[in-house]
Amino acid sequence: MPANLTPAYREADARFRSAVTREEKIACLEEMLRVIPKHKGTEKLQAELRSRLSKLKREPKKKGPARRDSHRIPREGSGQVVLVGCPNAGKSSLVAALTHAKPEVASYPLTTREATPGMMAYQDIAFQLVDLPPLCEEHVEPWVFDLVRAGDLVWLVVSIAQPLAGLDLVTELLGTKAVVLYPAGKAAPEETRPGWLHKPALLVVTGMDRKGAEGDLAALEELLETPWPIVPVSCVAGTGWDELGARTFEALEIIRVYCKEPKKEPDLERPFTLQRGATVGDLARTIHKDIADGLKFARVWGPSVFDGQSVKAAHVLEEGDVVEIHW
Ligand SMILES: Nc1nc2c(ncn2[C@@H]2O[C@H](COP(=O)(O)OP(=O)(O)OP(=O)(O)O)[C@@H](O)[C@H]2O)c(=O)[nH]1
Ligand SMILES: [Mg+2]
Repeated sequence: MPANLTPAYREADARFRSAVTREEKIACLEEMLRVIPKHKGTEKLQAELRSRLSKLKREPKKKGPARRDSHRIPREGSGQVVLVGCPNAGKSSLVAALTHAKPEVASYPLTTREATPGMMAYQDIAFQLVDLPPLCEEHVEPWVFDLVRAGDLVWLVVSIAQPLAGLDLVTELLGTKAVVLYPAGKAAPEETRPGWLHKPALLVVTGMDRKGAEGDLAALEELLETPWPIVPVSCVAGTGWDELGARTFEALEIIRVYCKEPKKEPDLERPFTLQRGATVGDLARTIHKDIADGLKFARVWGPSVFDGQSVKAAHVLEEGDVVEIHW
């Protein structure tokens, strides 16, 4: 049965989504419950509103002014990955499954209203995942787009239940804010319009535990107009994580290098992460300005050099290189 929500309800809902304090949110939810049409088609929604309201009322009051610092996420780890998708795509489920963060996951849409970062371990490094509120036609806070712009990589999250609708909506809405996604691993499109930003993206397809998912995925691959690099996963069965980690590492275009001191074993536990194409000089700058300023030469062990080869600052490093800096 259709919900037939009224303009008064939609206005209260919009106010709720932009509310910052607990008190504002409670007032909006009470208003939504007051004006929602009372019939069978809205029973589920009414129950959800009541459950949100009682949860908010149980939360302790925050002291001091409301803080909006969830809108700035300082970058941590080897790359910042922002999760973008329509409501219910599975963004929060991914962050909950892959990190220690605890974003709310629910079967109804528009669950997430804040940005939640969490660290995803990948071999000996970690990526920072940022769970975001959904992109949807009704309303998206401007700071959501700011966070998409700030990220190094986008996971364009769609559910196998509705992949094309989610994909189209997201690319369309990002386009209205001058953000264009392109398949990670391919060259970024030539800049066509000033001020437009191009971001590499992986298409992460959730719900691969669902009945018929394999067939739906094959159909999706055929229907895609853009050759997105697809990573199928299931947040329920916990599958696809290794590939998701490996593809993310590739898509971030980073390398790991390991440092050693003369006559000592290399530190193979804590690599430095650098952009592909980085040089010995870049590594030295990452470690310390004084080391970069005083750099004389480095000895490198790795696939493209002979063991302990002596190189200058301009030498380009490779994934897995071991470097001994002399300064
Ligand atoms: N079967 C199945 N269900 C999933 C999977 N991933 C997410 N879900 C379910 O999909 C629903 C929505 O998941 P969320 O993670 O809250 O989705 P979201 O994209 O964060 O939603 P919003 O916060 O509204 O944007 C929940 O009921 C999840 O349990 C999956 O891989 N398999
Ligand atoms: Mg969410």
